[in-house]
Amino acid sequence: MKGKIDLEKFLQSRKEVLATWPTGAEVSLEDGINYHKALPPEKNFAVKLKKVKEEGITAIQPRAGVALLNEHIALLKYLEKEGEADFLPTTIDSYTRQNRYQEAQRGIEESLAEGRSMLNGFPAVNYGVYPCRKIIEEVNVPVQVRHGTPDARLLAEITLAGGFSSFEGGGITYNIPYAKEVPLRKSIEDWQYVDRLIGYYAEHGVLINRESFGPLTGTLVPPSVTIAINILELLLAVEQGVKSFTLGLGQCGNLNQDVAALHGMVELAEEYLKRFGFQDVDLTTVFHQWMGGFPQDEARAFAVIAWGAVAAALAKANKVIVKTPHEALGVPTKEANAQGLKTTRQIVNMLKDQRFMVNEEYLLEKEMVKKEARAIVERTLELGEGDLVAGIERAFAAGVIDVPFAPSRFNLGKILPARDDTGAVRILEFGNLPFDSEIREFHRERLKRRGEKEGREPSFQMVIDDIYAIGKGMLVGKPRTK
Ligand code: 8ZB
Repeated sequence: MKGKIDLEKFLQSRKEVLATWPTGAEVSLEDGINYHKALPPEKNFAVKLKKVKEEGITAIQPRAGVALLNEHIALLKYLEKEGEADFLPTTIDSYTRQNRYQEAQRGIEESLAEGRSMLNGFPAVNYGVYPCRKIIEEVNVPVQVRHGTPDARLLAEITLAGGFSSFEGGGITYNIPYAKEVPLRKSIEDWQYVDRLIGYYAEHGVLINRESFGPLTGTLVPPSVTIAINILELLLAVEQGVKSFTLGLGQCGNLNQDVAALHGMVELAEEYLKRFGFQDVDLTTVFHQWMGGFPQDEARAFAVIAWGAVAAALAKANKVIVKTPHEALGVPTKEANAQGLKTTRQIVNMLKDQRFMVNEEYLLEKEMVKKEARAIVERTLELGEGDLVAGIERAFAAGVIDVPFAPSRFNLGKILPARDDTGAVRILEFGNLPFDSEIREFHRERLKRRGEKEGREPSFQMVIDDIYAIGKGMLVGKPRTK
């Protein structure tokens, strides 16, 4: 690894970034640092998350964001009071995610004219530092920026100076699932800037949490692919001085696999932190309730939400990101959002003192997922020859890392996942994943079992059936009856 971006170089590029929209002029590092230092510690994301980890509980967090400041604050207050959210989000709108601030501005104006949100999130860059601080001051829990932005440099500058204390994303996870044409090197370097900024805050006594976007494309992503990518983003972040990092994983739906994957992810990440000499990092986990297609029926949607809550609670994830009964429809109302939180709260409370029962299948699952993720990370490091960014770039180009169903043209897109007969996500087409024959045989064998049960060869039709299965009330996609 090459180490932290040189301070002078970083400060120089900051000038260019802050000049890209007028509100950039409001940002001062010194002022931002002082503002954070004056906030009560219970509003700091990294501090609270560390406490949550020590207590062994699973904290709950929604997604939420609307165009108008006062409505956004009212929404967050409602989710805090009525939904009992432990952590709050600010979901950023799609224009801001693509650095299209002019259009976001029009969205704000149209929202004012219509009296309702005409954006799918809160356009933080357009509002600037002081309205962000108003959000932080009006709520009593830490607030995180959640988005999907390949180039989030200005967004990070403004929201961090604005008092937000956690920032989701990464150069891989906020590019590959979100953009078609953004080169990986560009997004990774832009995210190194974000991590360096957070490293700067840390150097000056302010802890900002960084979270990777575990679910990626949200649909049938093999856990080992997610784990490898999370570990690479972790290494990129700590290299720039990030001290609080949250590894993310999306629910697949088979309990053994979900718990094993979360545990395997932590074990492997700790191994790599140690190997590269980063021992002062607070490592935590977030589990995402099912990120694929949801049933339209709200009662059924609650069941999917609850099953995700069970997996998060039994795996002892430090945090769970909550879905709503409106998932199949679009942006939820505040009431639906609070309902998802309450369902989740009930489950994590009921399971707080119960332990996941270690079993043979779980142990095998964990061993295999670590073997696979390690193979991907090791091959990526080899390809980089000491340059992690180059390694990641080459690994994606070669299909050593491959995310199913991703829009990015910098992702090979040759692998195909499918569920086995127990609903665990397996790999049907390996593309160029660097897996040995033992791993390949394991996946083949599991898919063969399903094929025998269903009286069909494992095929692309299974993949299609699986994509729609949960939305239709199942986990494993049933064969079509003629
Ligand atoms: C990649 C994340 C997708 C999830 C939710 C979607 C989906 C997106 C908002 C939101 C509440 C918003 N989502 N934008 N939820 N408010 N502004 O993120 O529904 O579940």
